[in-house]
Amino acid sequence: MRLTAAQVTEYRGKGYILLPAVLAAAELAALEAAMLAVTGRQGPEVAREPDGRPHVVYGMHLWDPRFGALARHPKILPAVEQLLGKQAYVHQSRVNVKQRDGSIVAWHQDWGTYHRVDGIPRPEGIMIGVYLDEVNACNAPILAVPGSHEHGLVSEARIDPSVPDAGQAAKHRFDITPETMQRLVARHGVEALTGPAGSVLLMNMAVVHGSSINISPLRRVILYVNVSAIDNRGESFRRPEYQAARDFAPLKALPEDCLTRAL
Ligand SMILES: O=C(O)CCC(=O)C(=O)O
Repeated sequence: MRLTAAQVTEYRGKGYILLPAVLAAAELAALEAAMLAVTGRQGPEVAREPDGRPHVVYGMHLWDPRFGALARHPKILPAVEQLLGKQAYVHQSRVNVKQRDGSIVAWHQDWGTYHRVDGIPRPEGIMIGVYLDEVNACNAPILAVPGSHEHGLVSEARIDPSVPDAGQAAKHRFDITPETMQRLVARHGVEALTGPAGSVLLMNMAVVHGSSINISPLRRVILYVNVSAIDNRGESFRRPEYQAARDFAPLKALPEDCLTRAL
């Protein structure tokens, strides 16, 4: 699927575009089965809420072929390549389960970590978000500052001594200060990115975004695949493969039924 000129203009201006209901019910059912399988994993790739419920499962494309197919889907990859003007590889992927009464995701730019820790030189990459559930005003939608990608790196590097592996990459936090948020939102506003299940969000990796707590009983699972332009590699290898790519092979589109045929 390719984007219209108006959609490309929207992406360039805001730094993102939300395409409603791109994936069909049968495709979502396949992704649901994959999500249930990977959220049961027990390894360090699963970041948990303090009570043990899974919050983020990193590297989902490595663990399940249905997630491996997601960024190669013919409804998704052509639009990504159109926006990048280049082929892409998967830098990182993750299932984000916004548990009831779980964590917030603080304001950040994905490029903050990808640049400073993983060594990705330029913000030439896209976060693909696939909504497994309806995302509405009640279940803690992603919030984003349109146009914030034009400001470059606005996050500030800090060392977090409270992180147990304080000698490793995870000790780094890249916070956006309240003053910076005030300035950006006064200039650009802020938006909640709501949409029906099956929607696909394409967001430049420099856009400032985050999400609040989900106090509703409504489940909100989003699948993210972050791709980067083929000549924009992160090669520090400081983080494990489930957080930062080792495989830089360009993505190739799969057939239409890639999610629903037996994989
Ligand atoms: O789904 C969310 O709440 C936000 C996730 C996010 O911003 C991220 O993983 O970078």
